[in-house]
Amino acid sequence: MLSAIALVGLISSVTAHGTVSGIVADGIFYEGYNPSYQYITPAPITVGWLIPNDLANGFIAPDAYTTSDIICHLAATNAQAAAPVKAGGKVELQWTPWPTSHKGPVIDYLANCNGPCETVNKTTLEWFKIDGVGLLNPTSETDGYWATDVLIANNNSWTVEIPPTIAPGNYVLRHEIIALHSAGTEDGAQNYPQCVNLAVSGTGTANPAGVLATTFYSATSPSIIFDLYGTLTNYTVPGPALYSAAVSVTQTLPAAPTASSTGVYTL
Ligand SMILES: *[C@@H]1O[C@H](CO)[C@@H](O)[C@H](O)[C@H]1NC(C)=O
Ligand SMILES: *[C@@H]1O[C@H](CO)[C@@H](O)[C@H](O)[C@H]1NC(C)=O
Ligand SMILES: *[C@@H]1O[C@H](CO)[C@@H](O)[C@H](O)[C@H]1NC(C)=O
Ligand SMILES: [Cu+2]
Repeated sequence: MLSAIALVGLISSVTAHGTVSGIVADGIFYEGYNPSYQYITPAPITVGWLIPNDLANGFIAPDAYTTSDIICHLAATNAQAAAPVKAGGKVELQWTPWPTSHKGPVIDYLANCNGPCETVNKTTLEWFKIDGVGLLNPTSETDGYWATDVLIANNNSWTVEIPPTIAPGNYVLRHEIIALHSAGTEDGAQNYPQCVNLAVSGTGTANPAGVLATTFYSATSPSIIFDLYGTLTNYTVPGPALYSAAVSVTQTLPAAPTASSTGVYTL
């Protein structure tokens, strides 16, 4: 343990959209990054990547899919702490209240930092998809029942399982919502990627092949230019294929964390 993760009062935001405000890894709570932290001295150290330019709580648009902003959000810089988690363990991402209008898929990726994630060059990270949920029921409610509706129903949280097969190491978890409420026209989809450093332990040996985030999405794919308000039938979650040993989690209202983090952890 190098230094304490500062506990700061949650600064509420009146803007729409959202960020991941908390992470629970193997039952332990870690503070997410809040763009307001840039005004605090010393700034809290978080496991969430730093996005001080995201004061508007905004998104990455399809015209930026080939830029480094799609990796971990606007001009993101490396988190300086990591949350320990066992391969096969669960990580819960707690969002600020997600707007019901912002329907769309929830997608998760991991990238091995092959060294400390605190200093890795983000443009070199190669990501494999470990989770992707989109349209669950096209007709059960107006504009369909989507992964984001499940997230909202579970207290604005999403839980992902770290595949038990992967080799131990330092990984970045890239968790993302793509909101489709304006996606009917070109460049209207809204990507909300959020990155978290994880120190994964275990006995797995797999090193799944990954791809650069700048190759994930095509701005013109039918999953990105998509009319949420038309007759819904099917929706293909965009991005690369799911890792063959990915484990799908049945989302439930998460249990309260067993403890809050008190230190900075790295492998
Ligand atoms: C990060 O990696 C990219 C791609 O390899 C490279 O162009 C860039 O110079 C690197 N940045 C730093 C700071 O090393
Ligand atoms: C809902 O999530 C918030 C954190 O985002 C947490 O403080 C609160 O205790 C949770 N409520 C329930 C009922 O789990
Ligand atoms: C829905 O399915 C059709 C037929 O397979 C396909 O052409 C189309 O791209 C799919 N739409 C989406 C948004 O995935
Ligand atoms: Cu919004």
